[in-house]
Amino acid sequence: MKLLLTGFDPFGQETLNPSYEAIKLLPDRMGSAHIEKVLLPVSFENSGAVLKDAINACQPDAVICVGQAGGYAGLAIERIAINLRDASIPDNDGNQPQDQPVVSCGPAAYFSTLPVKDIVSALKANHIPAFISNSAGTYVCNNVMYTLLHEIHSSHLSIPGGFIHVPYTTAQASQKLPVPPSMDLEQIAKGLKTAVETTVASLKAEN
Ligand code: PCA
Repeated sequence: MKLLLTGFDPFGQETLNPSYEAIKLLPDRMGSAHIEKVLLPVSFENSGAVLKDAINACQPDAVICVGQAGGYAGLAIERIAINLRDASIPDNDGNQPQDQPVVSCGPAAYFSTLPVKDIVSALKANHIPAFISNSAGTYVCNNVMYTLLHEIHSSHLSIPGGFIHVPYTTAQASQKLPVPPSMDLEQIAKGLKTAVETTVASLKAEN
């Protein structure tokens, strides 16, 4: 079994992105599952193509994309991706699309096909703050989640896919005023490991 995990480059004022830093801490193998880790650019133009190339190269059994949501106090298991690009800050290419679709003529939204409720329950059981989020925003993370689910749908891949937003690390938060909510990087990584294990368990239960 193969799982594709993606994280992002730093963006905005940040010098690190907890999504990719946390993914790097995960083992390459968890039980019978091999974990493939890929870095995505914070780019409306290129993130989707890098993701699709990774899916083609890896042929995964599930895909979990991860990004930073500064100000969150726990892991946000995203439920919905919408067909909208509406950026409040420029991406790393300097692009700031407004009121544009991710895919012209695509459906308005896609639901995550990860076991979102099971993931939240497993995180809570491990004492890791987590919640279901009903909006992944309108920036590059939503763009990637929509692209992922549109690709799975249009290429008839029968694999689960979805998105998890993670908070600032304590190191990031320590540099800001007022001090925002944050989590230890190790705790974020532990949460992502739990999300992977829950997804693998649900795949095994299906087969
Ligand atoms: N977070 C941004 C894009 C990259 C990231 O890590 C977002 O929430 O859209």
